[in-house]
Amino acid sequence: MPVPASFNDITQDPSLENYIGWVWYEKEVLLPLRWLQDDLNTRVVLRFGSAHYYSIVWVNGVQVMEHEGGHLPFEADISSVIQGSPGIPCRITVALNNTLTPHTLPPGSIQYMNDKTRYPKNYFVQNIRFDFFNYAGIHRPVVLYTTPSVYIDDITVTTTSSESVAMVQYQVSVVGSTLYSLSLSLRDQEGKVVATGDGPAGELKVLNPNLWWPYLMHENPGYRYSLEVKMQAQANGALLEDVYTLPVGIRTVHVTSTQFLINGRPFYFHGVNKHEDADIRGKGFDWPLVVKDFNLLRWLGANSFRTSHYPYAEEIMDLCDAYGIVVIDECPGVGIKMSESFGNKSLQHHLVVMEELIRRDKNRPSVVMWSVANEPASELPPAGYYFKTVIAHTKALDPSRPVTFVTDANYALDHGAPYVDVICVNSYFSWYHDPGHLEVIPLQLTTQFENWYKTYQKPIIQSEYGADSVPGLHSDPPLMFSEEYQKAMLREYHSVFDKKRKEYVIGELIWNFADFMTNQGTTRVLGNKKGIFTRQRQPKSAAFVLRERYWKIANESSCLPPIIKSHALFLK
Ligand code: BDP
Repeated sequence: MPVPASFNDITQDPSLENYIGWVWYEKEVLLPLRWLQDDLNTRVVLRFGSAHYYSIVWVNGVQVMEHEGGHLPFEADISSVIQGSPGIPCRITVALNNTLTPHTLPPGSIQYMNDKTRYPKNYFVQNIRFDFFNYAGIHRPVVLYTTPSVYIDDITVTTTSSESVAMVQYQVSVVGSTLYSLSLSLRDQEGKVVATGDGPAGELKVLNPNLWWPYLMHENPGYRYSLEVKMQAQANGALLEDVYTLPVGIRTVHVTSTQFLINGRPFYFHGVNKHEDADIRGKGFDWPLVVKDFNLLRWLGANSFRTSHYPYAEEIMDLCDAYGIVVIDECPGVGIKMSESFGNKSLQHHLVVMEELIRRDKNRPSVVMWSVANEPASELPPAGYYFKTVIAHTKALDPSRPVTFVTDANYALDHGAPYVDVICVNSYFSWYHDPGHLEVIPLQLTTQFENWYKTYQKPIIQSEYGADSVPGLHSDPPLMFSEEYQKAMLREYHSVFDKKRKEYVIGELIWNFADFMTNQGTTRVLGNKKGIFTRQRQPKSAAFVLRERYWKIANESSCLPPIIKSHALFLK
């Protein structure tokens, strides 16, 4: 089985496609001899970018870690297991279980079909309440790396700025000794040192900073400085040095009752929702696919996306930082529908997942907001305490970013909405509601916005809207599932967005960037077809409508850099 990849679509074996339960991976690797000698000063770490969902890992038959949940990295120090055995290959064994229960994230349930007249013995199905295929496997790269035994374990950076001066606050945690020294230097993109510091916490002052700007908001978006953190320590008679270089984007984020401000300027999210999903590889990380997607985002004039409905690969997030693509970073809290999933056990796990996500992504300038869930049953009374707690925990871990969750509940019944900073609402007027009736969109969408705003006086993002279209299916007048219907639906929504974005609507994210695989069902034709691109990343007609709109919105901004203007000309 290749790594990284989902195992489901790789073989011709239909039982693996929908397999639920334990799978085993094993690989022998030859390590550098140096790592295997008894060396108290070298720490060897085994790291998984992610694996779905519950993993137990052994090295040379010794259990070194277990981890619950996909989409996020986990690692273990394996030095003591491998050292002292030069010449022997290192055997890495992984047992992976993709079963979802009411207490996992996302939740699910196993249903045994006990009617012996209808199902074979021990027949069961995995029920899920989310709309994407439950791909499993080792989805992201697995690496072995070393550090000295005293090492930089974590760095936290936050930034504040005015036009002429910025402050970069840092905190560094070192593990392995209390006797160490730390020196820091911040370099600009020309390599010039612009500030220096020392010690585990402090502040660096940057005069005339180059701010991190989103794509299409500045001619040089995604500007990042390099923060080099150097640790030195004496241990076991040797001088140990660990150096880590962290890209740092200087930017601020603020939310008012009607606006989302990046570096003090109003930011309008014109973007997409995505999935990690493609033919054959499923949710497996794939560089060509990722780079193609970024080229499509830039072509489209999208300045943002939501990581619906789980954290994406770190490599994707790196590109967001570099290209200035703004991210609403969502945890795997999708399909939280059963009342059992609002209990203490689920809540505790949700808090841990938020810790892991924030630890991974806290220093990313592209991440401007955390989303703790998608379309939970937030009308259930226990959702109030549940989301109050998850959001408070998220804010305590990261006071620098707003927090939201994405709702499709009725504004008057939603128990979680009082705790969010931005209202993110999904709606499918003329699709799931009043199917085929495009003419209801203006009234229903206007009412939706007005109800939410009247209740909360918080800015609103239309975090999903969309219609399926089967590429190549045409119909005039537009009928559902045709490319024309998808386009017509967009236009109806856009006319309302254009009125309301003058007031308090701060963004629109189409559902979805590309077609994606789902469970089989009577409403799914080889998956969900709400993509504006096909699963193979070819544009449907709707992509051109959105492209024209996004570039137009970008060009309306008063402080347009010439480079964007010239791109707009090219569009004509
Ligand atoms: C929304 C969900 C999304 C689905 C979409 C749809 O948030 O995951 O894929 O509906 O049905 O409710 O297309």
